[in-house]
This record gives sequence, C-alpha cells and structure tokens, in this order.
Amino acid sequence: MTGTPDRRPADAPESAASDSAREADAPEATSESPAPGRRRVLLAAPRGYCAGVDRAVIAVEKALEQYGAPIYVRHEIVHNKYVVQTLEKKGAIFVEETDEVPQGEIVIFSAHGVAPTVHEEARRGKLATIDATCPLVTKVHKEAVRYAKEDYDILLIGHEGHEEVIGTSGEAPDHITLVDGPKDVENVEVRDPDKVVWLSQTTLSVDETMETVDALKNRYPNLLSPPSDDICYATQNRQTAIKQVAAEADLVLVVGSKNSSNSVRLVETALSHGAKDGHLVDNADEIDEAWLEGVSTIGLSSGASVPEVLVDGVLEWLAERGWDDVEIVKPVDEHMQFSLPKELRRDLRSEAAEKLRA
Ligand code: 10E
Ligand code: SF4
Repeated sequence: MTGTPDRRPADAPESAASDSAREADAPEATSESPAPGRRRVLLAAPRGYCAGVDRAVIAVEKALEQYGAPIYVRHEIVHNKYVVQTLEKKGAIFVEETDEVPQGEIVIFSAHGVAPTVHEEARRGKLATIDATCPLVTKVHKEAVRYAKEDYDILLIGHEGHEEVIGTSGEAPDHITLVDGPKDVENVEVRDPDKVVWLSQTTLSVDETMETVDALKNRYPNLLSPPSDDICYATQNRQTAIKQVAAEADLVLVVGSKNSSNSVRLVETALSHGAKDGHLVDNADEIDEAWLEGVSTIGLSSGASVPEVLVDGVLEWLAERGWDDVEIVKPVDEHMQFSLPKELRRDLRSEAAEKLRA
C-alpha cells in the first residue's frame, strides 16, 4: 500500500488510531479526479466498530478473563461471524435462548438488547446476567416504556424479525406496531390518530426512515417524533462517509456479515448514492475478481460490528492486484466511548480492591 492522503474537513481534529497510522506516511494529497487508468481505493471513515460493539465485545473478553470459561452469550454478541468465532475459541458459548444455559451459569445479553421477559427467564433459571445492550438501544427501550405509560400508540420503524426490534417491542407489546419501511405504512392501524409517536431501530437507513416518517405524517399529521434521533450516531456517520465515497466509486465493498443490518444498509446507501456496483463481504476471500473488471476507483467501508483486521485483509488483497493507492475520506469525526456493563465494572473493581489489600 502506498500512502493515504486524508480528505477530512480542514478543521477536523485527529483521526482514529488505525487511520492515523495509515496517514503517518501519507504523501501529498491527490486530486479529486484520478488520472486515467489510476487504481485507487477511497477508504471511508468512520467505519468499523462503534462504541456499543466495542463495549459488548470487551465485556465478553473481560468476563472470560474474570470468571473463566464457559461464558454463555445469548444471541451473537454482535452480528459478525469473525467476532463470534474468535470469542468461541476463547470459551464463549453462543445460544439463542436463555433456557439453553445451565442453571447457575453466567449469561451475557447481546448488544442488540432483550425484552423484559428474557430478564425474567434468566432470573427463573437462576442465571447470573451481564447486560451488554448498547446504551443507545436502552435509550429507545426507555422511550417505548415512557410513551406506553402515556398510552400512545407507538409506531416502531424497523426490520421484522431483527433481534433489536424484538427486544424493543417486548417493552410494550400492547402499544407497539412495527412499520417495516414506507410500503408498510398503509397497513398501520392505530386507536387514536392524534396520539401516535414513532420510534426506530438504531441501524436503519437514514434516508429510507425519513421516507417512512413522511408517509406516516401524511396519514397522521399529529404524529409525535422522538425527543432525539433513534438512528444512532455510528449508523449515521458511516452512511454519511459511504455517500461521499460512493459518488466517486466504480465499485464499493463493504466488509460485514449478511445478518448485520447496518452493514447491509451501507451497501444499499452506496448504490443509491452513485456507486456503480456494490457488495457485502465477510472478508477478502469473498471478493470476486470479476467485480474488478473495468474498475478504477474502489470505495471501501465496514459495518459497526466489523473489526479492523478484516478491512486490513481487504486492503492487502486489493494492493496485491494494483489498488495500492489509498485515500481516506472522512467527512465526520467520531470519539464516542461507553463504560463496561455495570455488573462487570462492579466485579472488576472488587477484584482490584482485593489485589490492593493482598
Ligand atoms: O444487525 P445490526 O446492524 O443491528 O447489528 P450489528 O451487530 O451488525 O452491529 C451493531 C449494532 C447493534 C448492536 C444494534 N444497535
Ligand atoms: Fe450502539 Fe449504534 Fe453501535 Fe448499535 S450501532 S451498538 S446503537 S452505537
């Protein structure tokens, strides 16, 4: 790989660690339009791990260190094959339901969140629980509880069957109706059209969600909006970056697993914002050489559940085929961090205190 000029806004502060390393040996910034025949990669930033994923993956790792294997995890901790396989090798056991966990064992709830009934099942099964639900998903759960208490009909925009939607709906099943995209709006029925609020899954397409909201507003002019965005900062930032990349790309590659909603949305966003072609790949092995035919500029990004090592693999694969000129396209900076789940912090603190006393 040659250097990586960075197309950040002039006043942008320092970039993420991995990109800083790439920038260290960057040559002069290149022009916007590539010379004919020039092969370049536009590397979107931010990409990869968000704060909620980072926290959840570290929670499983710390739990394995602190309590020893096995540690049970309900549902994939995040929707990424590589992450799940790596944690399995360290002693995590992934299950779909809490009743698959033997009595008295430790179970971690995934970053996507769970319904209150799942907490009850764990209590009944006498399980010790660590809740790795992302705080931004918990925020949506709390909104659902509040609006249900105020007796609103809640229209939850999201993808049917997705783990996060199942968890959020479980907070107020009698008040929540799922709206799966703009086309689903005509099927919605509410008790009182003047007492309706919309909420959403955190990892949706920003553009499609706004279409759905507009269609809902046409039907319910007094529709209430949530107090702050439910589509989280990480989803929004990754979509902003891929839009900029897509405008110049012949081909966009997004690293991510097929069941990762936010990763799938990045491919769709790229295709609807100028990319001539786009594919989701779990890693470099899934790239088809035929996709590169006639391609000059390749856009590259990764979903919020994707470790950077997989992007590095794709960059190496591309460099071996002549795409070794990498420019970082960074329209937004990102610095969010969340503290570990409270159950783990408590135990890590008491262990540190015991060590101090010893
Ligand atoms: O399928 P999603 O995009 O919701 O999940 P992911 O595990 O790929 O990415 C992290 C997003 C979470 C945990 C939902 N807010
Ligand atoms: Fe949290 Fe957003 Fe990451 Fe989901 S995508 S885990 S809501 S930060």
